[in-house]
Amino acid sequence: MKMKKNNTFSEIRVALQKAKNILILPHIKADGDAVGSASALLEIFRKSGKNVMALAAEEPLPSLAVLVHEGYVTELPEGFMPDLLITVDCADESRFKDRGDLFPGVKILNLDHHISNTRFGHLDYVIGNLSSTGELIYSLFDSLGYKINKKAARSILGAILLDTNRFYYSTTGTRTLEIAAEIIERGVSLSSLCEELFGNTPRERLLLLAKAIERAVFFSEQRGVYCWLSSEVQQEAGTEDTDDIVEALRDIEGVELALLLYEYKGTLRASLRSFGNINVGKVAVAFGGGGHTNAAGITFSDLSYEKALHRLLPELEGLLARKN
Ligand SMILES: [Mn+2]
Repeated sequence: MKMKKNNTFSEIRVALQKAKNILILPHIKADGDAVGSASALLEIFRKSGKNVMALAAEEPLPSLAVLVHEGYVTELPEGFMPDLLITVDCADESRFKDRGDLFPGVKILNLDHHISNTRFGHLDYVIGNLSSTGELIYSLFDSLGYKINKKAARSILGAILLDTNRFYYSTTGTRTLEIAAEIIERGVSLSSLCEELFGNTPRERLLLLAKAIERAVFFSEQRGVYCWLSSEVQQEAGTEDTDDIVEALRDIEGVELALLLYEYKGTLRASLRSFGNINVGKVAVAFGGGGHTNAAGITFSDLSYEKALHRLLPELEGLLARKN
C-alpha cells in the first residue's frame, strides 16, 4: 500500500487562512490527547480571529476538565456551519463518523500521530510514532507562525503527559521534552498540572482497578495477562472509567503484554498494551482496530467476550512466542 504523503506547510496554511468557521473533532471516547489537542486548537484559532468550536461525542471525563477550554461542546450552537473540519488524534474515519457525517462535503484536515492512520483527509498531517497529537499540533502551529498562548500550551502539555504516561513511553523524544520545556518557560507549572491530572483519582476508579487485579488471568508463562470487566463489575465499582487499568496490568512484574476486555455503552472493547517490539498494534489492525506498536484498541461490534477472547488469545500467545 502506497502511503499518501503529508500536505506541505504552505498547503495547510492556505486551507487555514481560507477557513472562517472551523470545527474540531476529537475521537469518540476522547482521551487526554484528544481533549487536550482539541482544546489547544480552540485557543489557538480563537486568538487568530477564527470562529471555532470543538464537537465531542461525549462530555469530557471529569479528570480531563483541567484541559478543556470554552467552545468544547457536545452540541453545536444553532446555525454554526463549518467550512473546515479538523480531526485530532483520529486514526480512521470510524473515530469521528458519528459527527463528521453531519457535514457532508466539508473539507477535512487530519492531524494525528497513529502509525495506522488511514490518511482519510482532504489534507493530512500525520507523523506516526510521535508522542502525541498534542506534540504534533505544537510543532505544526509553531512552524506556521500561530501564537500558542499559555492556556493552549497547558492543554498541549497535558496531552503529552497523558499520551506518554508522564514521559514513560519510548515515543518520548528529545523534541517532546524540548516542547515541554518551552511550555514550562511560558509559565505553565508542570507540578500543578500533574497534581490536577494525577492527584485526584476517584476511589471508584481504584476500586475498579482492584477488581481488575483480582480478575487478572496470566498466560504464556506469566508474560501475558488478560482481564474482563463486564458492565456489572463496572457498576459494582461505581465507575465505567477503565482508563489506566490496562497500563497497571502491563506494569505487573514479569508482564510484557496486557489485554483488557470491557463493555462500553453496549459495545465490547479491547485495550492492548505491550513493551518493546511486541507489536500489539498489528494484532489490533487485523481485528479492525488500530493503534501503535505498544498501545492499541479494538471495538467488536457483535462478538461475545468469550468469542473475542478465544480469537485474540492465540494471536497474543503467538506474539510472545515469537519474541522468545
Ligand atoms: Mn494520541
